[in-house]
Amino acid sequence: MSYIHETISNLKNTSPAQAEFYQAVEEVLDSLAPILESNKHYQQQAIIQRLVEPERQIMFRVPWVDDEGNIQVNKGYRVEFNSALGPYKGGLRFHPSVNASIIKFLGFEQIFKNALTGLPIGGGKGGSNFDAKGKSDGEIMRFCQSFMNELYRHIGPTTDVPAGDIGVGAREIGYMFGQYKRLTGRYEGVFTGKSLLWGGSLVRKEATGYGVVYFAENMLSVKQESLKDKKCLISGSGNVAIYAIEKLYQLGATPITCSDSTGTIYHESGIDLALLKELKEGSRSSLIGYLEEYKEAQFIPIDDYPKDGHAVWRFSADAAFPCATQNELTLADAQALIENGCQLVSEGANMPSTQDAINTFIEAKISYGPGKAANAGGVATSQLEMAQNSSMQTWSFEQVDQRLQEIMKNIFQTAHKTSIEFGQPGNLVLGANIAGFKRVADAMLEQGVV
Ligand code: NDP
Ligand code: 2IT
Repeated sequence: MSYIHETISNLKNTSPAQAEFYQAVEEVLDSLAPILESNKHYQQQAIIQRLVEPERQIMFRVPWVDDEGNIQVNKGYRVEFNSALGPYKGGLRFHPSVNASIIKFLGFEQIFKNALTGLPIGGGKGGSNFDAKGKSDGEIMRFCQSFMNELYRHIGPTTDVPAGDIGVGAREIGYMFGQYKRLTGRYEGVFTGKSLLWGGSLVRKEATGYGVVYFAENMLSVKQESLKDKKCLISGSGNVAIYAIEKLYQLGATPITCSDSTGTIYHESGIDLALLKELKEGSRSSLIGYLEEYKEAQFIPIDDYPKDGHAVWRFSADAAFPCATQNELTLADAQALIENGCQLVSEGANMPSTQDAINTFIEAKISYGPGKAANAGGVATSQLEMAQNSSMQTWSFEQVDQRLQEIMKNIFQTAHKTSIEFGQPGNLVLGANIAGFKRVADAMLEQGVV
């Protein structure tokens, strides 16, 4: 295990103050010991040292003018992490918490996630510390245009293809695509998650949430179980959470919570999906508005959360779907879930569980689907969007959904089979990390020292 210590300590020296990035690297390296021991060529070829260093990191100034005429300045990022398997692919996150550590952890995760899909896509991520809350539509457009004034020169349909993430949906993609087109004069598939009116794919909007639930069904199927009649906890109330809830209802389960940056809603008879969409898709108002329609629901404001975790995980349920953000599920949350009978966790968010929470799930032997496997349906469907764009075709909802289901099944089976092969049956963290690593590392070996 000394290579883990050595790698992290090198990173701390060369890339200081990037706690989330070290956390993501450590989690992956922790799983790789068995494959590194039996395949010395990975170490001889410095694969780990090369993997943890992005191929290219772009940081830039994003100046824009607000509605009062004041000049605002944000930071912009694009980390082009690894292109062994294809063009850099990964979302853009706009959130005030964004910094180099967050973008690097997301980009690092994306390498293995994209490899697991089996599709030809490399790993990248980008974003800005821009806070969309309270901004007018005009301000959002001017910000997106300024962001693109720099980013456009680094991206392209065969080099780097961004998409959405927290704070970036169809509206932001539209403004960025418009500016890209104006700057380059090219109408091409340089983004995914585009509107259906101009090159988007059916199912991309739903894909991450649906995929997380498909992944959960696959985990349950090996135990001859299903999601039907299961009570489910969901965190978040954005794109991933909403479509996870939609698919859970379609499969006969009952989602009883959702959350946002202001607090958690608990609604015992089931979250009203239409109301949630009304509150959150487009307008992004606080979940407290849910209580105006449902007096019997509870709202727990974040100030009342337990000191050691999050209110959403303290309710009793059969399954949990973290779909908000990183480190939103702590050790105490994991213990509470298990004590209350939770048998399955499928992660829609990236790195939502802390390392000690993950260890708790693995020791308890519940079904645990790590984000890089369970939430890969979004990026996989992005690749299907790229395939449609480059072949000038449009596939039906059923065709894309069918492909998504096959991909999620395939990811589950690959991770599950790998966990058995490496002596820890059912440990999908180990299975996903080793299977993703192997595909990228073997491609890197074949492409020489680049
Ligand atoms: P959205 O912006 O649509 O929604 C994010 C949700 O999480 C909102 O409810 C937001 O609350 C809440 N949230 C965000 N940050 C925090 C925070 N620091 N504390 C509390 N709540 C927070 O994003 P997505 O649904 O697209 O993304 C959710 C997660 O899924 C992220 O981890 C993302 O990386 C991951 N993911 C997304 C994919 C995609 O295709 N979109 C693909 C794979 C993973 P509020 O409404 O108050 O802002
Ligand atoms: O974390 C993710 O996989 C995403 N935000 C989606 C990336 C993409 O390119 O669709």
